[in-house]
Amino acid sequence: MNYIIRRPWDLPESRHTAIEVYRNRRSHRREFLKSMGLGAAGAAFAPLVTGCSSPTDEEIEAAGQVEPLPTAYQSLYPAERNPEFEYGRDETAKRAAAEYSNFYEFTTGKDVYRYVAGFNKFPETLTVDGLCEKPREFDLDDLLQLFTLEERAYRHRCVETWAMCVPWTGFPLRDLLKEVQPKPGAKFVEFQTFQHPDTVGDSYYDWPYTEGLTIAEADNELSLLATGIFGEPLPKQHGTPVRLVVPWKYGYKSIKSLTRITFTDRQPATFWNTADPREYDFQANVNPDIPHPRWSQATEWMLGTRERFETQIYNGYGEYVAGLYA
Ligand SMILES: Nc1nc2c(c(=O)[nH]1)N[C@H]1C(S)=C(S)[C@@H](COP(=O)(O)O)O[C@H]1N2
Ligand SMILES: [Mo]
Repeated sequence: MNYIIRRPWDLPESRHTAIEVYRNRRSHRREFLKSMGLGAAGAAFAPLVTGCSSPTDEEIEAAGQVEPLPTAYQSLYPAERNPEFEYGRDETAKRAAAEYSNFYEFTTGKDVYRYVAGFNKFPETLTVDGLCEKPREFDLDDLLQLFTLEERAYRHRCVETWAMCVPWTGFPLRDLLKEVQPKPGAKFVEFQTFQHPDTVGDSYYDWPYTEGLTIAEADNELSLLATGIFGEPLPKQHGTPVRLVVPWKYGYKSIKSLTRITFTDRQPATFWNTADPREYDFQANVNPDIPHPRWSQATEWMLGTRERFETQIYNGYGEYVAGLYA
């Protein structure tokens, strides 16, 4: 008799089952901590956490609310809309985007807004280092003083097939590149999120969340460092104070709450690609013809309306980026 001996990690089914079990266990731990008033979100946001009715718009707004900007910067929002970019679809409701997020540092569920409410340890500085002429640390003031904010209407497509159309406020990543001057040896850019205190001992995933682009992708006109959404500074669940937005790629590339940008000569390890390379590739360009191993990517559905559209190659941004992959 022949036995085919396969290790657990060769078995996609059991692997996924294991991940789901793991995920649920983690959510339960958080739910338990919150119910005891011990979790990060516990005390500050008790009504929402314990209630089972749908939160009001005001409760969702309050949950994501960050400290107001110093008065000197308040006039920066809303920034002037860049007319070059249009959704080609209806804009997603602010609430619909705010109540359905991915931010694995807080929860593997979509109701991230519930978890961020009492959390106040978001990054205060952005370090830019590695292979560049002028490495330095920026705080939010520096970024707002050095770069010109604009508003861009972008489509966003999560690898899980949900999509949204939202106005980001930010500045082109290429403006930051001009400021710090990558050296000729810099071929890739690594992005890093803050280390969330709850994930320190959490060894399933490789924290902190990291992402990466080629230097040409980072220098593309579309790549945006966002400090706002819907005409206001980013609420917590959308990645305060500054996050990446790369709209031709699956959403997981658009890393939130940046602490570090590093220029390197080799392709960096990234969070989802490390967790499961078969399911999440480094390049992650939106492509209707390459199914995810567990679902089709042919169509997508909009947050809020659930309206379905056919997925577009490069999420419809081929005129800007197709040349990068010719
Ligand atoms: N730090 C961090 N950034 C992240 C994620 C995350 O879990 N952690 N999720 C990504 C995924 S999968 C998506 S789809 C988008 C969602 O952004 P939004 O919640 O602002 O819509 O954030 C991306 N950035
Ligand atoms: Mo995503």
